[in-house]
Amino acid sequence: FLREGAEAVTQTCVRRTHRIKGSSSRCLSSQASATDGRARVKRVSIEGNIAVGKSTFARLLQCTCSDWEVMAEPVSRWQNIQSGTSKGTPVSNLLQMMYQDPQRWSYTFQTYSCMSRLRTQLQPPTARLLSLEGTPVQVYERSVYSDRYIFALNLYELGCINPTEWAIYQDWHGLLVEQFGHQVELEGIIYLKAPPAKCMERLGRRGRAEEKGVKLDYLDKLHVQHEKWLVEKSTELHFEKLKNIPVLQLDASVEFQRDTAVQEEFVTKVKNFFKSL
Ligand code: UDP
Ligand code: D5M
Ligand code: MG
Repeated sequence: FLREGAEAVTQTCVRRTHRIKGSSSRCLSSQASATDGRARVKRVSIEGNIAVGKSTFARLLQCTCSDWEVMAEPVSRWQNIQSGTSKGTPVSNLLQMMYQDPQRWSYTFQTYSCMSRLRTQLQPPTARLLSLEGTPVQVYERSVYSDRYIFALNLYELGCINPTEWAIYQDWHGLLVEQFGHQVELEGIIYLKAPPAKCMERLGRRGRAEEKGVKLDYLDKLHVQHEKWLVEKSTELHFEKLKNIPVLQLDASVEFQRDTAVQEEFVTKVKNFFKSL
C-alpha cells in the first residue's frame, strides 16, 4: 500500500487504504483543477537516524488516514542494482558495497540514492489525493535534503567522500534541486528522535544483513548531524525554503510500535502539524 519506490512492506494495516499507481488513473476534468489540487497537497518528510523507526511510523501514518499518501525509502533498489540494458537482471548490492568499502563506494551511493529520492519526490499526487477535501499530504521517508545534510556531509567529514567528490556532489545537488524548484520543495519535516543507543538496539533487532558492521559511533555522528540541521539549525543550508521549514519533533525513544496510546498521541500531533502548514 505504500507507493512506487517503496520498500517491500512486511507488515499489514488493520485498515487498508487505497493504492493508486502512477498518473494513468488521473481523471481530472480540467487543468485548472489539477493545478489548484496540487497546490493544496502538502509535502512532508520523515527524518531520523538509521533504525529509529521511520518505516514503522510511516506505516502507522498510512494506516491512520486515507488523506495521507506515504512514499517509503527505496532501500530494496539500492540492495538490488539492475542492469541498465536488460532490466530485471541483478548487477550488485550497492548498500552492501558502501558499507564494506565506504571510501570506494560512498560517492557512487550518493549519486544513486539522490536520484531515487528525486524520482520519489517528483511523483505527482494521485488523482484520489487531488480530489480529497481536508488536508491531503504526501509523506516521504527521508528526502534529497537528508541525503546531503545528513549522509553526504557526514561521509565527507569522515573522509569517505574526498574533497573533489564533495565539491562535485554539492554542485550537481544544488543544480538539480534548484532546477526542479517547487516540485521537490517540502512544507514540513517530522523528526523522529531517539538516543543513538536505542537506534542501535533497533538496528540489531531488524537484522538487515548489510548493516551488520554499523557501529554505535556511526549512529552517534548521524545523530549529531540531525541535531545540527533540525534542532540547533547550525548546518549551512543552500535552499531558501528549507531554512525556515517547520519541524515537528517526536520522541521515538518510546516503544511506539506496539503502544496504541503513544501512537494516538503521535497521530494527534501529526494532524495538528499538518493543519498548521
Ligand atoms: N521498532 C521497535 N519499536 C518501535 C519502532 C520500531 O522495536 O517503537 C523496530 C522495528 O520493528 C524494526 C526496527 O525497530 O525492527 C527499525 O525500525 P524501522 O525499520 O521502522 O526503522 P527506520 O530505519 O525505517 O527508521
Ligand atoms: O536507511 C536505509 C539504509 O540506507 C541505512 O543503512 C542508511 C542508508 N542510507 C540511506 N540514505 C543514505 C545516504 N544518502 N548515504 C549513505 N547511506 C544512506 P533506514 O534508516 O534504515 O531507513
Ligand atoms: Mg526505513
